[in-house]
Amino acid sequence: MNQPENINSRVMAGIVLVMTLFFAAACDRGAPRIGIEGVQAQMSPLISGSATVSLLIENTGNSADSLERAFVDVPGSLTELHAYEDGKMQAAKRIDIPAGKAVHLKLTADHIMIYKLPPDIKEGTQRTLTLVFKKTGQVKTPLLFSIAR
Ligand SMILES: [Cu+2]
Repeated sequence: MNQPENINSRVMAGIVLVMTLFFAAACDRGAPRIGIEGVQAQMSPLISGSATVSLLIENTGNSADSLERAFVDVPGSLTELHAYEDGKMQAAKRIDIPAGKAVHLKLTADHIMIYKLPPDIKEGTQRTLTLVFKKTGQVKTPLLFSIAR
């Protein structure tokens, strides 16, 4: 049912990745090179107005970076970085993205969580996720909402 939006979102994520690599290539050696893939926001069927964001953050550069903050263009929403330890999640100050590594953010690992989403955000809604990295700065990517099943 959401096939066209999914494809559209993948194409846009691809464009973001290419643009990120292009700008990173212009930087000095010793810089992180951040790419984003597979961004998805899964709304909780249990806790209304909350969603878990999963995505792959790849650092093909030769310097570490860290995700410091994230936000979405939904007024009133609250976005947090979460760490996952011993089956529990808790707020995290940052998520490290080591050089030459890909970090998969998901519910059972470090992840991004959005709270206080208004009722007009439903399955199929698309917004923009902004990731703020310590060295790379802001990276924007399309964010498609779905319902976790
Ligand atoms: Cu969480």
